[in-house]
Amino acid sequence: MRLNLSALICLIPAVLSIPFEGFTKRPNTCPKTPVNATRYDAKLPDPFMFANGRPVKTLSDFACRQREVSELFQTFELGAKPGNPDSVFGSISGPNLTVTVCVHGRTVSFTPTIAYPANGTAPHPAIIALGGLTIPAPSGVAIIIYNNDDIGAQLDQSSRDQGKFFELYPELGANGAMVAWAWGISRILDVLETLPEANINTKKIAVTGCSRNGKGALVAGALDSRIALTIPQESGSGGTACWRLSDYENHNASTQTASEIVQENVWFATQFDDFANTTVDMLPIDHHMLAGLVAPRGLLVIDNIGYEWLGPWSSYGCMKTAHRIFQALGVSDHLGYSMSPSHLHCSFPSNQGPELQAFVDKFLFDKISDTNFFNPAGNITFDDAQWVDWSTPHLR
Ligand code: MCU
Repeated sequence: MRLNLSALICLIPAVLSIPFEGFTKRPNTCPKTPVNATRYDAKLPDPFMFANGRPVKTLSDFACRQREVSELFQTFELGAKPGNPDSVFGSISGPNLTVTVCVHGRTVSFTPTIAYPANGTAPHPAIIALGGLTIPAPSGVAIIIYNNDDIGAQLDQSSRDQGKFFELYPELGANGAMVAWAWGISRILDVLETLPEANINTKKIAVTGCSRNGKGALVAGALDSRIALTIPQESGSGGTACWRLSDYENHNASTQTASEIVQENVWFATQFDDFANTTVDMLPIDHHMLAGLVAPRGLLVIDNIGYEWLGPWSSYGCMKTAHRIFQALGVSDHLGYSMSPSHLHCSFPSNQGPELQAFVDKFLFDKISDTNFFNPAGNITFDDAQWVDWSTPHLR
């Protein structure tokens, strides 16, 4: 009889409490976040001010602030992303990468698939695609298809706490599906890091997805600093759009708002309802700061002007504001924004190909490439003074 080691290790009794990723890694030298971090702010909140009011002046302050912002997103919007599980095992068989995770004596397994590139040298860079690849597969890059719905269901309201993440963490049933997906991606990385036979270069991993899965790609990139490149595509409100801006855009158009999104699906934690149903102006965060969690790593935002529902103006303004965070770190070309004229949702126009390639070259192949672009479509403009009342420091 073959000893099933993973099943055996999974029988080890529970550790006392679940360590939360962003929460445990914050150095003691960082300022403490006030118990109630909410504050009224009709403009986009200041990424360079701690929740306790202290300014962010240095790079090490900013590292602390990123930890705080990660916690704030998990506290107010997403739900908690658990840290290292008791154990993670992996194996590869043909295209199937089996990921087995044990927590508190419970076990789940899931099986992303890997399509290796026809050319290039192993270990290969890879793109993890939530729910399928909706951008062209770049040459020399492995494509890992991740069935995120299996980890956190997203059919409608009935999907609350459904999926493998919730089998493992029943106590986190209030979490949104997106943080569950992000957790699953971190576990894929755990496995790839210890499985040389998978032939994937874990220092060169990108994550992408379109629409609802684009929201998830952004969350995944924001919550795991091992991801080198994040490519949200047409992610709309709840993704690269800002809540405050989507509310504003909705005044004269039909744009998805926080109050609508929490009715539609379970992407967010239940505690987000309180803000969505009253005012998002009390949130100490908005999505320019979610994008700011990706900095200084690569972030390519792919947008489509064609769907008012997705809040194209909101997404542009939100990312233009996020761009200040990258500027503060001296890496303004690590956030690229590419909006195309109207086209079918989640189809990739060929004219965005060179921008995608430039990001892939820089962040997956360490090649020199020009990623310094910020390209809205149509005649979209964003009045910074109306939305931003803070200045951008030069951090060092
Ligand atoms: C852009 O993402 C969503 C959007 O938030 C939803 O309101 C709509 O129903 O579906 C979009 C989507 O995921 O399309 C595939």
